[in-house]
Amino acid sequence: MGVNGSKNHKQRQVVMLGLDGAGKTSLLYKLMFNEYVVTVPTVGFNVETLKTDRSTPSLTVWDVGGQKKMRPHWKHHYTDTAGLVFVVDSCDQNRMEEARKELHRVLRYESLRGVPLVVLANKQDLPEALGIEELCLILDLRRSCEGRAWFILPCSAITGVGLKEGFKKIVYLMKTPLKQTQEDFKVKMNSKGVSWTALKEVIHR
Ligand code: G3D
Ligand code: MG
Repeated sequence: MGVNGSKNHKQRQVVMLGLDGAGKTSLLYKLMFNEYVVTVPTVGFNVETLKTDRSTPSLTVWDVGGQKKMRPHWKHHYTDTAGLVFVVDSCDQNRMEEARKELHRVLRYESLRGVPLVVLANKQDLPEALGIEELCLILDLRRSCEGRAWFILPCSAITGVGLKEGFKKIVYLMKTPLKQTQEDFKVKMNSKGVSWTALKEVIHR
């Protein structure tokens, strides 16, 4: 039973976390309405239902407030969580260490063991945004995500780039056994030759 009090097998619960200001609410509403909305800091949470494609159950996406005082409440959203989306502000180098610590704290949580993770590297429309490789290292994703399917993607809540892909990726990781996802990446590499993109995908696993 999720925090919404219902157990609907046609819906899977995805929790979206990240520091305040990372862009969670903006990207959720850009994705839903294709509109860039003016946000206010989220107190509590927003919850929306997303449909990625016909064959996939819809996603109940919980956008949970990221302010320091809200973070102890994140755990109340973990029950029945099938996928995690962690949003980082790719430009906020001053708070990258704080983001890393919060992400690692989430990943250590017992009931989230093995739950797939997609990291959305947001605000890529800004010139100072850090790249995926750099964020991968700073957030120490390879080590902290051992035994878990994970992926990191660049995105922007302003342009909309990467948002659909990010949620499609979490659906794929949620419905595919870990071993299979690794095989899929290998096949992709073989069929296309060893492209840098495919190689990065494998590295990021
Ligand atoms: P949160 O829900 O994670 O706390 P919000 O974050 O969605 O409230 O966004 C925080 C601020 O970041 C907002 O600006 C918002 O407009 C901005 N923002 C969100 N996503 C992007 C993005 O992809 N690119 C850029 N350039 N800005 C983004 P304000 O000024 O209202 O604080
Ligand atoms: Mg918010």
